[in-house]
Amino acid sequence: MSATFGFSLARRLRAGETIYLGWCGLGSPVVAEAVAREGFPAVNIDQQHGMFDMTTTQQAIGSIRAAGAAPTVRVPLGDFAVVSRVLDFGAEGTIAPMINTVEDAHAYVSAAKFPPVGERSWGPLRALMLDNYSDPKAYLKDANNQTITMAMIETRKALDNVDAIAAVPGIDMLFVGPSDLSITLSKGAVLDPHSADVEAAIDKIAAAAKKAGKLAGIFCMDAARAVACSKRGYQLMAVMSDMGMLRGGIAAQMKIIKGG
Ligand code: 3PY
Ligand code: MG
Repeated sequence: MSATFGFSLARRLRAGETIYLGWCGLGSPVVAEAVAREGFPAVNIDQQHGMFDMTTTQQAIGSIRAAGAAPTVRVPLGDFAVVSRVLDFGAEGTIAPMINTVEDAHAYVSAAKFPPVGERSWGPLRALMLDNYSDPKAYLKDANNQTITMAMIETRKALDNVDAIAAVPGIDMLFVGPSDLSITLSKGAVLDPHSADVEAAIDKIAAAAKKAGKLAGIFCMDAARAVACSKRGYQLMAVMSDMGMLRGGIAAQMKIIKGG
């Protein structure tokens, strides 16, 4: 028997819903759960720059699910073996950094999707439980459609190849990394996720996704930026980070304590 309520992210995105994605790097499953319980419908666990290892990742996937949200995982650079593992742990989507070429996109899809789309190896032990599947064959039938592969476009090379990357079967979403884009587009001179060059790239990436019939997502520095991007062709917006929100909350209290 298959109970599709286990998966929610793909279903909601394909129904046209705008999704705001909490973003966690602190390495704490409890913090990730808190982000979900405060209302984010999906929460990302960052293994690229964040402090999660495989143990805390698999714990956080469970605690985000327990709070009724969809877990996603950004994998370390080029580490596509982690893509299959976190899907086995019950992640509903993966984000792969720096997908710069069609070859990168194929390597990513190969780990993320079962045949005939890719070559994901069988073994979704925890996912079967979290997604409420008593029949593994039903999971095999659903998994390719129910898990989202997000390819980060965040280099000049990726921008040059963006139409071809978007066209790769099994890439479900183009996901903008505005900080890296600002660095690459300024040849290392500027870190400014809102620079004019990045703004132009953001529109180019949304157009490429639309042309290929794929979804578009973006990392946003705050909620106001996220809401603005939802009006520019983007459907999944990552909002700030657990570290940013924690430090911002502390700073606000310290300001009062200091009489500021
Ligand atoms: C970037 O802006 O480069 C990112 O990877 C966001 O996390
Ligand atoms: Mg980046």
